[in-house]
This record gives sequence, structure tokens and C-alpha cells, in this order.
Amino acid sequence: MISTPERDTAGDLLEDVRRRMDARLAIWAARLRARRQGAEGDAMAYAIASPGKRVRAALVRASYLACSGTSDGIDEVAAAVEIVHAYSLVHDDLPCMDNDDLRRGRPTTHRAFSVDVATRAGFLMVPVAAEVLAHAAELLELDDGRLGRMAQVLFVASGVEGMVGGQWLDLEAEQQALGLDALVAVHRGKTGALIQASCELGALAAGAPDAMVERIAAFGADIGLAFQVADDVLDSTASSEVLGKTAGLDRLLQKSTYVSVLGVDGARSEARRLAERAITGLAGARCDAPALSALARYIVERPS
Ligand code: GRG
Repeated sequence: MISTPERDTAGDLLEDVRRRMDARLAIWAARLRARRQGAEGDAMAYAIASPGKRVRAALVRASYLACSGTSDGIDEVAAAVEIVHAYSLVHDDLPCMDNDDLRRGRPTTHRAFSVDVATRAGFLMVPVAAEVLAHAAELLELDDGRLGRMAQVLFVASGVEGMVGGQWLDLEAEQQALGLDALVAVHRGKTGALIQASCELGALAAGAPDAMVERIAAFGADIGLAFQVADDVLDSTASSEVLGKTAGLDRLLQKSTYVSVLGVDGARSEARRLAERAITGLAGARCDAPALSALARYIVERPS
């Protein structure tokens, strides 16, 4: 368990970021509902404004602050990442994927609307994320080159070389016994890529030099993998009530996970090892990053 002051650092940061994100995402939800009247607009608003932990947003902000960023315009970069994440949850829950009824303590988007509407709303959220990122660049007064680099980081991480590719491998692997190397590829793609991108985006928005961006990206890669390892543990140890989504789904879908390969204790210690490696890697990076270390430890000790 992490020490009390560090837990408070992560807790305070997440609470602050949650407040900021809820406000920003509510504005975008209302805008989308007004722009696209009807079920798809309502479904996008439902998915975008639903209450998550906002870990990715916190990583964007903490990386930005660690690289001496000073503008609250960074919230809009974080909102773009959270919208990509929200779309992935809508599609992940569909009957053709994990087929879940519960997300963030509420009915999944396809249960609240319909499969057709949720599918369309999910796709429509991707260009919204691009629009939000472009708006962030205006708020932060970033030049076109930097916006281009950030768009590349976010959308490559969201695509077939990242999140979609990892999810693809995950679906193909149902009912198959994967070895650890294959599992690492699934987890790095479906979950790790967007978490790594969150860290990189914060550093890029702050105008950090390439060497610093690389250090923060390496940190993000380790905690991104650790996040999914911890998720595997939670799926097999926590209740649906605490998780706000159906617990035990991995076993039901016969998925290979860190728990099926290493057991609960083995998976837990691997998640902790990755978090500590991430923190150690930052130590030489000349960035003052207690919030990043606190988030790394929160990611592997979180209750949900
Ligand atoms: C077309 C093959 C194909 C894929 C579409 C659906 C999809 C893209 C990707 C799914 C990626 C995914 C849902 C990975 C799991 C990530 C994960 C651990 C989600 C839970 O994150 P938390 O705990 O959730 O941060 P909250 O609700 O707190 O934001």
C-alpha cells in the first residue's frame, strides 16, 4: 500500500482533475447534443459526460506540470484523451466485443440506447476528440507543428498500432491460452498505448525537449502496462459494485490475463514492479514529478 502523503497527492490530484474534466466534458456533451439532435447526440453526451476516474486526464496534467507547463488550457488536451477513452468503452461494451451491461455504475451506452445508436455514437466521438485537441492547441497557443505532433501521438495510439490493434488481438485470443509475451502485446496495445500517449501529450503541450518527452513516454509505457495488469487483478478480486462494471468477465469470456498466467499475487507484484521501474526511470530525467510517481503507485494499488 502506498504511504499516506503519496496517496493524498494522488487522491488530491485525481479529485481536482475529476472536477475539471466533469466541467469540460459537460460543456462538450451539451454542445454535441445541440448539434446532433436525436438519439446519437444523446448517446454521445451520455458516454462523454459519464463519471470515470479520469486517470488519463490526470496523467496529461501531471506530465504537463512536471515539464513546467502553466496553462489550464491543458484541460482541453486531457478532455480529448478522455473522449477517445470514452468511445473505446462504448465499443468495448458492445455485444460483439465484451457484451457488458454495466459501465461506470450505469447501464452501458447500448443498453441505455441501442446497439445501432451506441455503435454510431462511438464512431462519431473520434472526430470530436480531434476537434477538442485542435481547440486545446488554440487555448495553449501551440503552433501547427506541435499540434500535428500531438495529433499523431493521440491518433496513432488510438489506432491499429495501439488501442484498436490491442483490442483486436484481445478478441482473437478469447478461449486461447496466451503466453506472457503475447499478453504483453495485447495489454500494451489495448490499454497501455493511450496511457503512454496521455503522458507524452502533457510533455509535448509544455514544449518539453525531445529527450524529456522520451523519458516521459517510457514512464507511460510502463504504467500503461501496469494499469492493465492491475485491471486483470481487479477483475478477479473486486465486486461489480465497487468496479462499476461486471466483475469476473475475463474468466467468463475465457480470456488469458496476468492472473490466469501468474496468479493474483504474481500479477500484483508484476504490476508493482512495473510501477517502480517507471518511477526509477523518471529519477534521472531532471523533472520534478512527485505527482507522476504518486499516480504510478495509485494505478497499481487502486480499489477500482
Ligand atoms: C474495432 C477491434 C476494434 C476495437 C475498437 C473497443 C476498442 C476499439 C478498444 C477497447 C480498449 C479498451 C476498452 C481497453 C480497456 C481499457 C481499460 C482498462 C478501461 C478501464 O479504464 P478505467 O479503469 O475506466 O480508467 P474509467 O471508467 O475509470 O475511466
